[in-house]
Amino acid sequence: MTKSACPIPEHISLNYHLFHRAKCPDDLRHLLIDISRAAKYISHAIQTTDTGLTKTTNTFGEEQLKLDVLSDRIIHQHLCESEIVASFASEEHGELIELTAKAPYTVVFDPLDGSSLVDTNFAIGSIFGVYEGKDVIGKCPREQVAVLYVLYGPRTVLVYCTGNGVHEFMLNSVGEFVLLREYLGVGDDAKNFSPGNLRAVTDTASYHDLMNQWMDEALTLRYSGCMAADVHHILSKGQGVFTNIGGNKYPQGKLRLVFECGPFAYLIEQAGGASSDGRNSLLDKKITSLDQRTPIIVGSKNEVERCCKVLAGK
Ligand code: FDP
Repeated sequence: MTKSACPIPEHISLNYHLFHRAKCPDDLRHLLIDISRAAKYISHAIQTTDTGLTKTTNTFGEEQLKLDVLSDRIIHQHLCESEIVASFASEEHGELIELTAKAPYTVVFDPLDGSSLVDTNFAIGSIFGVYEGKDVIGKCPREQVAVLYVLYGPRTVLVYCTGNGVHEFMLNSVGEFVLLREYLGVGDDAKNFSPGNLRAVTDTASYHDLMNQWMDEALTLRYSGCMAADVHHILSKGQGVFTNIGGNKYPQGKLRLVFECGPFAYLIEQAGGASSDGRNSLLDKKITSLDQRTPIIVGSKNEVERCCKVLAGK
């Protein structure tokens, strides 16, 4: 009997890519596939949920879960079924939740990033970071073994990295994530800027200065209010800078290290860009609590460096 090699498929599926290109360990591959399956249900829920999007009843007066709560439950269920997740933490829960004792991974996730945009039909996303072991406290985002996000826009796209390049997939009409682009790269100079928590310019003078510099230099504004979409813009165009800086209301900025900043810092640095909290790479920032917030500057290297200088008043 002759052994047949797998023919190269016409469309490269996520599973094929994880197995043949990323040479991902089997258990991690299974986990990422389970996460992608959860994302298909979320994508479907977003498209089929009626205008009760942010209410608790639909047009028939039936009890309906808010989409962020529903997304959280869908992911919880899929992680539970995978049996390779020791514990998980989600932006919806304040604590680490144990799943399968002695399983190899902990998953942290924001089930529906940009959920305040749901009723506007802007793009929203789900963000996942995977660590080995059963806890993330005391670790830093550089220790993630995989990061994946799904963006529910006009198309549903999935972007993942297991430490060897950042790769983008599209959900096709038969429900398969197929390869769109491999090895996304972020160039050193930014033409676009994406300024989060902009109200902080009223009490953080250096953020105001940075804003003025961007406007004086006629950079192009690209800000949607969903971090997943705004960082995807950078990865997709191969340049840009995204910031979320502290002010009086949120001294450390609005965004969380574990669920948002850590995963995106990992992807952007893997793609050749930079990340910073104003001083150091976010990948080296120690996680002290699940709720920890941090200023974030991510994107094209030269621009991140320049932003840090301006924000430090140099
Ligand atoms: P949202 O609250 O809608 O979930 O996660 C927080 C977040 O969205 C990010 O996706 C987004 O970048 C940020 O809030 C927007 O904050 P500002 O309105 O302060 O810019």
